[in-house]
Amino acid sequence: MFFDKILNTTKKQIAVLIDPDKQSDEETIKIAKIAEEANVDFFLVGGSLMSEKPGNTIKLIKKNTKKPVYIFPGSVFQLSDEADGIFLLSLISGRNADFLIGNQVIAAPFLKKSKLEIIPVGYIIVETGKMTSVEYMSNTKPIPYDKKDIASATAIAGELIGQKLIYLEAGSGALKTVSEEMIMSVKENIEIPLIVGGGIRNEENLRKVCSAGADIVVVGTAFEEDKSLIEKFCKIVHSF
Ligand code: 1GP
Repeated sequence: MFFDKILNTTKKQIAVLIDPDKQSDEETIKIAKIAEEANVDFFLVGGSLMSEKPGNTIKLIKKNTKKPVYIFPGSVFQLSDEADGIFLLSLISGRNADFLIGNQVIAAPFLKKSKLEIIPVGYIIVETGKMTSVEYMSNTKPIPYDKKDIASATAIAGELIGQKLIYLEAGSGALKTVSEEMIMSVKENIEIPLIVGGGIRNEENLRKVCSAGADIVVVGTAFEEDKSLIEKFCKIVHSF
């Protein structure tokens, strides 16, 4: 179970994000096999658009690895009980009620009946130089790149409200990652685990994000573009 693992280790973790819309079945299988071999910690499945339900992608990953698979939903249409669990995101950097609570209410009866492990996540979008899909699709304003105090206050509020994880998100394919200063400040101010994702493209980015205090890093785009990075990135994260 997710929380058993994350709460009982001081080791950092790395997750591979697979967007079913961006990967063919063959690519998904390849990434799953390489990530299994590299000892990735878990998979996230989700994206901003949806040309098919995520069930097929989840099944393909689970066929090729023993690692847990969690849904990282772009919308309520991405629910599936094929996964081990779901990141139940509340977009706390935004002021769009649909993404704070509306979609969670729509999903709640399904989630209650399902056997999915529910992982409540305070989701914080940070501006990093270009408009990302998550910003556009959620119709919310991200926190400005240099406003670490606002990011920290948002994370503290998320923890006090009862979120179990905080996710600092630059957005998939972001030009740069969330700043080290912001990661350090958020990490200092919360007790719950911190996830950082978006724009982690190379070893230098990855080391900086880990050193600054991320407990879990999420990588999608870089692995879509270069699968040889999977093994390198897993080694780096597990060496911290
Ligand atoms: C996006 O944080 C994830 O939600 C991963 O981003 O695709 O830029 O790695 P990348």
